[in-house]
Amino acid sequence: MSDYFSDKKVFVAGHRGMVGSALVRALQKRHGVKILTRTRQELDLRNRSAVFHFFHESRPDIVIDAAAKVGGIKANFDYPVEFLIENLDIQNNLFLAAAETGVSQFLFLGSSCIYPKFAPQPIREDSLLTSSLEPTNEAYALAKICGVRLCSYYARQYGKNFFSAMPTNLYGPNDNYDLQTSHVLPALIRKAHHAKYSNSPSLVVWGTGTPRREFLHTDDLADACLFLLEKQVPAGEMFNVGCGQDVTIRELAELVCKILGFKGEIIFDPSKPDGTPRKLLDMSKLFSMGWKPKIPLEDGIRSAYAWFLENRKDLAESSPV
Ligand code: GFB
Repeated sequence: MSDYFSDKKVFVAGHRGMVGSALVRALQKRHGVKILTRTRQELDLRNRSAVFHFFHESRPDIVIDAAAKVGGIKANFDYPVEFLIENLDIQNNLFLAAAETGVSQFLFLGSSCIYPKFAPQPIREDSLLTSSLEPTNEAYALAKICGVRLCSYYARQYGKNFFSAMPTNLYGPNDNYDLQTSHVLPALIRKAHHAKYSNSPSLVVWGTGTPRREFLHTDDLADACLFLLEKQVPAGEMFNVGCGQDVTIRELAELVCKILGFKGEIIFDPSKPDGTPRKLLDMSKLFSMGWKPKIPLEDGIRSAYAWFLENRKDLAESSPV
């Protein structure tokens, strides 16, 4: 059976990460595709000459940039220098090498934090750069905004087929469960797991519990990415990728506790930052093209917890730091 990806060489940058590994799983279901991957040890994406060498040697047809230094609200706020510089280095090297070697499609993955802190909700793609960013993740957002704009500049100036997708908050297999650097969902899974098994009377959640977030499973994101590549969307375009629904952090914590069977009290710690009050993506553009997510949040959290128990026994069986 012929497939859009048949005989195409697709380089997934960052294939060991949460998003990259989901892309590899999705591509492996496609007929005849040649998936190119390199570990960090094999290819340091911050090293321009190494990246150029790799592109000249392996000649990918399609590049999906899922490589980035990422983290939750605390890591973003604590390490803005690394979040800005490392991400600019990685994405610039990939853009330059892809442009020089004639890559036919380049999909850059951004993040919903590129939009202004107080953007009208749900957030449309054209809200970009209309007002100030959320300070806790400004550095990461600036790097991602550069990537989004470079896609459109490459398209306009050099006719390159570069485009971008803006995923909402993501979760899935290979997520980071380190409580200092993780995002909220893996943190809540780990905290609820330990609270339950240590018979703790309570669990502490950062912030006030009032911010709203939208969560998408990485398998749905990967499906959307392949959909966009297959549709051969116009060069320079950007597409929000979310599920169209959000929950408060309190509701999320209650859901995680229900799924994991923790019946104690949920305590909020307002000394920790809330971050942006809301970032629900407007999904009109992608939904109108016929794409829809498939994994409901409750099912996704159950499978994320199963993944944690199976793959992070080191953390599941020890006390959290
Ligand atoms: O997931 P998160 O770190 O990222 O936090 P952001 C979301 C919300 O959950 C914040 C609250 O209001 C946090 O205060 N929260 C409650 C917790 N308990 C916890 C906890 O134990 N750990 C964490 N991490 N949060 C990130 C950006 O923002 O979103 C990145 O920093 C990126 O740049 C990512 O864009 C998608 O949604 O606030």
